[in-house]
Amino acid sequence: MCRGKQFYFCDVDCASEASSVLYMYQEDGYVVLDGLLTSQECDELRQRMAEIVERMDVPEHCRTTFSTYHDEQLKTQGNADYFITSGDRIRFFFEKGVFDDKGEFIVPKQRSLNKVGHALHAYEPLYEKVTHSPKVQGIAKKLGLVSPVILQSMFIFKQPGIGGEVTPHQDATFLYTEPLGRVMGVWIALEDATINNGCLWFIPGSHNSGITRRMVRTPKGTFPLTDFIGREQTYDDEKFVAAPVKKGGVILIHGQVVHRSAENTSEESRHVYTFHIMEAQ
Ligand SMILES: O=C(O)CCC(=O)C(=O)O
Repeated sequence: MCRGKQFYFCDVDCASEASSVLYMYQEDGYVVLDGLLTSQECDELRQRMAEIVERMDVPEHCRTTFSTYHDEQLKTQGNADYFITSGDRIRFFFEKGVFDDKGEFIVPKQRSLNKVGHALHAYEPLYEKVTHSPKVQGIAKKLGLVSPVILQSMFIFKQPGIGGEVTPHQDATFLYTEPLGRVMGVWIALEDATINNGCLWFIPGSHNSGITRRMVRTPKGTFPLTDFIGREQTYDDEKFVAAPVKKGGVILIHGQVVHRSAENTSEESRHVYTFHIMEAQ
């Protein structure tokens, strides 16, 4: 099977192609499908997010930087609480260096955010519609999910010039299931995601070796609120394969596949809407 083969969302419905899509997902731990959303649908989601950002009002003690580098969002009690209780809310997480000492924005607020999460699918009708759409349900079924549930959702901005790196990780480190292998990320490009503006990179086949660490909650009343069992691993850069995707396309991400994205040093943003599905059965 050729890794360079281009799949379209509608291939999932076509008997001969569906098996190739499934094969790639099982073989590599991810698959790119073009054309899940139209350009107009992408623009509507982005427009709605622009309205949410325009109205955002984040208390100073909650101005939380999101970084996968040293888990910045978990460093102080205020930040950690804001992050850890965001599972059923719509909350705002910022890039580094966007506030001055007094917590005032030093960049336009529309350019300050790393991500918004983690329950857009529950509270924002346009996002809810996409997340629970017949297209997404069809994909989940084709991939063998029996009782799929949505765990969380995020809008990720990857801001031009300052969009931070996402270090190599496996989603099952944070979204852990027993048995493993029951989580899938659905990562929808609302703009072209390219090597220049910070597309995803994967180690094909890395989902087959389990997980190297698992995030756990520490005992009630202690700080920090989370810890890890196991160790963060270093990976050979050479093993990562870029996965550029056009506006409207989607990447299906196995919960155990190792992936990352680089800083966005370009002048283009790279907006995505992403959510995670779990097999509840
Ligand atoms: O969008 C990105 O750059 C990273 C997203 C990611 O790694 C994830 O959602 O697991």
